[in-house]
Amino acid sequence: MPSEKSVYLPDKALSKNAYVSSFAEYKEMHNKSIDNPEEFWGDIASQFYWETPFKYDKFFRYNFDVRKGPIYTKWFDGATTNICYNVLDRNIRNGHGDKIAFYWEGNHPDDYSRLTYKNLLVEVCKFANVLKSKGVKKGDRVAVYMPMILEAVITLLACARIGAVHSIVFAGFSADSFSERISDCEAKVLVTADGVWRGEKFLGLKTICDQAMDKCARNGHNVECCIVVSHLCRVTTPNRIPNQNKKINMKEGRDIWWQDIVPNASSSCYPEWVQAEDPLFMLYTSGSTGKPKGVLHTTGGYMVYAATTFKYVFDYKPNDVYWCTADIGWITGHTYVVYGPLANAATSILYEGTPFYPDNDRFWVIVEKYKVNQFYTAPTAIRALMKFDSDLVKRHNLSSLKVLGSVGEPINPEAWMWYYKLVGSEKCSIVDTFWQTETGGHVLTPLPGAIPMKPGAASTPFFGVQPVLLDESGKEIEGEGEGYLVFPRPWPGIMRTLFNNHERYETTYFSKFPGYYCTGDGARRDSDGYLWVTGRVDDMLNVSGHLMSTSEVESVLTEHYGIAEAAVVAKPHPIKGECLYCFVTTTEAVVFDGKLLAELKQHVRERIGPFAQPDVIHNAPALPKTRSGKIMRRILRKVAINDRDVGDISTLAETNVVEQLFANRPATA
Ligand code: 6R9
Repeated sequence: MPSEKSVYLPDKALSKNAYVSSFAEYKEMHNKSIDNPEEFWGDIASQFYWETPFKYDKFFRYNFDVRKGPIYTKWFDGATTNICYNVLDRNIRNGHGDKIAFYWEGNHPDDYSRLTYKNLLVEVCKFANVLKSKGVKKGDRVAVYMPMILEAVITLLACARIGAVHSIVFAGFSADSFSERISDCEAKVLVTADGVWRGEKFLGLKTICDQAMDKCARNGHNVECCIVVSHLCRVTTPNRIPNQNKKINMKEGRDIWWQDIVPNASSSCYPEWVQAEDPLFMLYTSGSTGKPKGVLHTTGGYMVYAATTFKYVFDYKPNDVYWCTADIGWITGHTYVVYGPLANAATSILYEGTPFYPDNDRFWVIVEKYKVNQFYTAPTAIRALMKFDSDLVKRHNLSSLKVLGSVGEPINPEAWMWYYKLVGSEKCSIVDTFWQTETGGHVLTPLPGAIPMKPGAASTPFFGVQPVLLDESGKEIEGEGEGYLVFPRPWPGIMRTLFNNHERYETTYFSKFPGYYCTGDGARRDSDGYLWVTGRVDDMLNVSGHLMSTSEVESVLTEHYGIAEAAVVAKPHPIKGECLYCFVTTTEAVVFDGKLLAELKQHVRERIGPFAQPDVIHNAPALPKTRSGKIMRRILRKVAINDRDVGDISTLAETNVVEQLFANRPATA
């Protein structure tokens, strides 16, 4: 049991009713999951429907050691199933057909609707038949660029029903980023909506899709069909002025309205039985170099892992109402808005808007309105909401809450305490869930009711997960210490490969420390054995939970004719967690002025997306380089925070560069 002072014990009533009630019980289950994975996961997997049952002699095989041959992970190999059947038909057969699967809450509080499990199945079958009629077959990729609307969930499940692979791109990425991803996954069909309001901001999704498809066509890839949900006509706009003046271009022969084709489709669609190791979806995540990586997840293991983590980490009980605020375009939306909750026949909220519209208490309005029991959001949202008067929280009845989740980046203890005290009234368990697009589901997290909490610690491994800390030489750190967070064996939900690039998969995740999956994050183990994730150890930035690489932003900046060289570092930011601090060296012919600054910001927004806009652009006539020409980012990180304690700079080719950089810090930095 933890010995530190700042430990918060789970609420007694919560513990009593929880699936796992004590640390000892957790420990026992965790041991079993590691020592006897066949029995542990076999019992859970048997609750699902398998058209061809799994066999215990081929239950689980893997190789994580590049020296022994290709890397692979296989769970339930040889079994066949269908995840859509499992999350819909199976639940309906078990008597949950009239249960609400989703309450949809629109951007505007006047807009809301709901969908039962039965109705969701009807809609999914209709859309699955439409996809089939457009030539989509098992294994084909379907690109998705959608807001948080019910059709997004319907699209994913329809793909899964016919064995097609969905590839969602967050509808905040620019047309350029989107087209790169559509081409990379060779998508046949694209599903989108005409547009969406987020707060008072309008996003013209179809227009962005048009630009992206044009760009794909210029590069030789033609999207055959684009299906567009007519969404704007059914929502209330912020100013109540009808949306009709928003003109949508529909290209003859390629583009069709969802509403023109789906209602007439047949509502029965037999599921395609797929292999447990057949792909379910791919999702792009930033790589520290070059192109984004198409992380590929398969069917059987992902299904079992999404369902199990959801059940235990949120302690979800029948009739609870659960809400995850993540966008469907991120892995959190895939696993904990769609597959995990549905696999448990849960009732969830799907929210279209922002935390700040129409007022800064919208989250709490929604929690009160639907009597939410489990609430799952990101530290960046918590920090943004903490700024406002605490009365915005206090004036709402939030007593339904039992579990509060956090995901996306380390949560700072101040934000944790605010969440715990003000939102959770010191009764809720906080689950700080550490995981990645690659891990498919939670890997480190406390369990509510079972694990005493420490503010800021992701704490303990989930079932089947065996975390190891390594030092730089690859030696395992026993007991207290800090090092690289790695895993020597797979759990069911881990990714299987990078789409069309198994070699990159092996070098990115398995080459630094042979025998281990390398997360790219650092972690510390304290004297109680609790794990604290300390952040990325590679050249990645985490801006409001959006992961991006410094080199990705650098190469976009240097595309501008006025920029000779760029170096980007992360700077701590009170709300976003981290923000982009960019050092640029201009070409001789160009002056560094307000116009250039605006152009650079706009260029990054266009090439990557608005969330990647730099906070600071620093005019750097020269960058600190070693004699071999390597930029010393360590020094740039110090300049970014105006810390003159830069350490040893003797390896620099020109030491006066550092002084010049401090003297040149922009007033806005
Ligand atoms: C789920 C998700 C993954 C990266 C990961 C790490 C950071 C996520 C965290 C956390 C500390 C947590 N991260 N959750 N760091 N504590 N609870 O966010 O996936 O978008 O792939 O990002 O996010 O750095 O490596 P993804």
